[in-house]
Amino acid sequence: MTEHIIDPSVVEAENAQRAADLNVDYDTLGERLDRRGISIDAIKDKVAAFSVAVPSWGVGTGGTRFARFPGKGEPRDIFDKIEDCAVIAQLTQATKTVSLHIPWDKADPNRLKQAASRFNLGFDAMNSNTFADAAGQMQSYKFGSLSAADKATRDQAIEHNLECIEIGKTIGSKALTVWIGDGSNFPGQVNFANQFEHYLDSMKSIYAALPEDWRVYTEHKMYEPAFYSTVVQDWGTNYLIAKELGDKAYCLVDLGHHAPNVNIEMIVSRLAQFGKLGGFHFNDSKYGDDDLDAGSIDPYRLFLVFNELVDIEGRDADFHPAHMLDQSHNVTDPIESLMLSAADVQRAYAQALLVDRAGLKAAQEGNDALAATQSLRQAYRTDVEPILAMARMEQGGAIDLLATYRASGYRAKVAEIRPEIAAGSSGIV
Ligand code: LRH
Ligand code: MN
Ligand code: MN
Repeated sequence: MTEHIIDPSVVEAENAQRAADLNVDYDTLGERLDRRGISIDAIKDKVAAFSVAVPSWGVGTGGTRFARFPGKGEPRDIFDKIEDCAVIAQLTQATKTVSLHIPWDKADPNRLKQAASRFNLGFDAMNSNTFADAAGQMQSYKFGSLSAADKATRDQAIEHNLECIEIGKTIGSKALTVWIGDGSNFPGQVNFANQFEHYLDSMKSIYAALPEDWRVYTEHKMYEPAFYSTVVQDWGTNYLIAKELGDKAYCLVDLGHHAPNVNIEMIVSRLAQFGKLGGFHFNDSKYGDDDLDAGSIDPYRLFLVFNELVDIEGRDADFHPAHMLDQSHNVTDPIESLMLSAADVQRAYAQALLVDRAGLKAAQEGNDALAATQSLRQAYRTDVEPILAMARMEQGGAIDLLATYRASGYRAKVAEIRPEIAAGSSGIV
């Protein structure tokens, strides 16, 4: 039996206030979609089956490199984090898994598994961390980890990734995500080729330890914390890595890890066309790796990414990319941000499902640029909220996420038992 942290009677009472309006809105939208030859129930079923993983580190206040301003009732450890994730899952019905970051979430794997299974939560990809030094470690990652010039440092970083795989095996994860901060800060500081060769050799050792049914995702990022060069700086290098490693290696696209204005949807298409698109870290950004809430700055871009994903789904039934949020919340209650972000990712998916694919194809083949782009805009401009809300309600989630969460008083309740954390500087990049 799945345990619920928010009393289901609170969700029911909140939904009861909104169910009649929702039914009308759903039927009205259904009629409009019917005219376009689209079955609203078919879209709703796909939306209901969609899930995006919640990053364990997202439920705490992130902070910037200048400061961190924790909120009330911040999770004290991974077990509190799992409870916060369970709240998000209960209300959204769209986040069935949690993604752990080691060593931040290190704990007895059996306890982790037990804690998550109380709420019927699974574990998504394991994230290793060799971009910061853990307490007591022998070698420092100041000058790199998997690509470091020093062999003992590389070995330690490999060992850490192997440990992540071991923990993941116990808790039922099926993937390892590797993102490194390695690079350089000055021209001439490193030899690019030697550094990349070290990285590839290290990744090969990690790849060799992957269980048969696992995947490894490598995540590219243009810059930061290294500011002159980064080892895995873009999708091209990422593709080379996945190709070098083998069939279990895929590229992970974090939406914030590109230069402004880069055509990310096209990167998505390219990687998928050549069988190497593994998954996503969803977030939004205005300037750099801002880690703002998904869909909060450029929802059309998010839609265009999903437009590609739906196109690929149509070509390849075995295409199942991993979806995860990767955000940092500085001024909001992280649970609220994550709930709305999960819904926004779902929204982009629902809108992309509405694209008239046959019409789009005909317009493309007839070189009718305007008709082609109109078919995207028509889908994007459709308010799919009734579909999302209906999918949630039917599964026991909340029609109105924010109102229901606030009515539950969850944050105030946990604030009573979780001690207040003083504001301070942030250690997280
Ligand atoms: C790096 C990154 C990566 C890390 C996370 C904390 O910027 O996106 O995914 O694991 O942030
Ligand atoms: Mn990321
Ligand atoms: Mn990032």
